[in-house]
Amino acid sequence: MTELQAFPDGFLWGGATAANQCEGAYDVDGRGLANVDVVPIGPDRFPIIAGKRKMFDFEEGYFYPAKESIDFYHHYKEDIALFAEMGFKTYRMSIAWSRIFPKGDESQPNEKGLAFYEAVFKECHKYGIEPLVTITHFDCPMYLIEHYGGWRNRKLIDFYGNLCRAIFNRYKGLVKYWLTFNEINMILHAPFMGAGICFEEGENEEEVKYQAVHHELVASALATKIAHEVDPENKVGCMLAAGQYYPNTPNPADYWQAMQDDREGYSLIDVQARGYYPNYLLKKFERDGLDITMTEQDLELLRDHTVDFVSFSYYSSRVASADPKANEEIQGNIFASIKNPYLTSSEWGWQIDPLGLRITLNTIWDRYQKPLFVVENGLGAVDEPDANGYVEDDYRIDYLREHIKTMNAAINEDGVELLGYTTWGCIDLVSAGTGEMKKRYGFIYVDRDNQGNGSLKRSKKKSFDWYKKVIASNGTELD
Ligand code: P53
Repeated sequence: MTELQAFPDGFLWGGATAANQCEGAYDVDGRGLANVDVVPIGPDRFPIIAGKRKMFDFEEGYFYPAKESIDFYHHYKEDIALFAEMGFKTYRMSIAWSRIFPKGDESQPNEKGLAFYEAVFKECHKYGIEPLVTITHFDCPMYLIEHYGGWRNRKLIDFYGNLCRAIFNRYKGLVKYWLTFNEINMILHAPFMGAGICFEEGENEEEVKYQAVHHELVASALATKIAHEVDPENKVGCMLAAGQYYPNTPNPADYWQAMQDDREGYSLIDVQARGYYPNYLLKKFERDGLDITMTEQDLELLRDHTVDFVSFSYYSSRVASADPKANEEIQGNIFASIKNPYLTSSEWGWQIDPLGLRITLNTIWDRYQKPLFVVENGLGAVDEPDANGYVEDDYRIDYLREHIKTMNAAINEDGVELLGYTTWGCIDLVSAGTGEMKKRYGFIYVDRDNQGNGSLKRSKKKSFDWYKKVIASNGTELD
């Protein structure tokens, strides 16, 4: 085996979670209800389609996993101590908007919500762990959805601005790495989860989605502006659900389709990273007759406040085809894709492609020439713990090892500038896509099942000591 070169000094190794997938305590200390609370486990998880029932509150007959989740809210000291034991340099987490502004449109923040995150950040710093904070990870206060229509409404920009002011001021000196919107392109695939959008019968859904996108992009630029004003040390990033599209065949029509599919995601971070809408998206608005309202001030804000770095999640690559027959074979729920015969799949049908991470890193680096950050990567799998909660998760170690190797090559052979790597769900948590607890990503096992039974006890998996060694060797010892 070739000797691996080390990762750059100060490389930010760590793990990632999101508020609603781990905190629980959904109604504690004044927290308001959010969209992410009322999505149940099972087939009705994304009640987004016009004419179909919408879920604005809890209903009989459903199980809502985010209500308790793994109760990070009451276990954070124990959990952060475990992250520290693995040697984490950074911990990516998100703020629940409705803890800070329970309804979303108040003028004063909820002190108890602010105090909770302050305690979490201080706990991180106790161990030299740098927090990396997602301002919104799919969450939107339910009140803003019911009374304003979620991100379809321009007013959300101001409410989000208030949230940013409150947290940037309060956490000055405690947090310097921020992400404005998790997987901003997810709004196009799961608009309720992504942006609190419910469609009305007969409306142009595409137009509503892109109007909401515009509001989020302006809000993201506003956040960047405020972050830099409050503390010039702040670094703000955008965040893409990435994963390169490959053409299904060498037919140029398939390559063109793959390029179009990639551009759908890039079009949004193009705006955040470059400061203006790419022509191909403006042409799409024209062609499809999408009337998106944008003011001169919006465009100025976008131009003047681009992000400092570009982050993304990477789980899998995807395959695109222009042939309607090939597209009949499409699989997967949110990001549907044709199956790639050269790759194996996870138990959830996500295809495993470590080289795809190197391809994705290079593509994004070539496109923006801004520092990158891999803020999610990992394998969702069913774990079988022994009586002590120990899991022999060699499959997870294999997945991560192969991805770390290609990341190393992207840095040391291709010259990509990469700030860090946070594996998804470093502690087992609720799945965003399905609401299951059974789909686990962690180095730390949590005793809780799909129905919410279990002691919530934390225990180390085999991958815990493995990742500890990876970090201690700065990525040179992967076996
Ligand atoms: P899960 C697909 C579906 C939903 C969210 O996903 C996704 C993706 C993948 O791009 O995005 C991220 O839990 C997301 C996390 C999520 C993770 O992927 O369905 O930012 O919140 O948990 C993994 O296995």
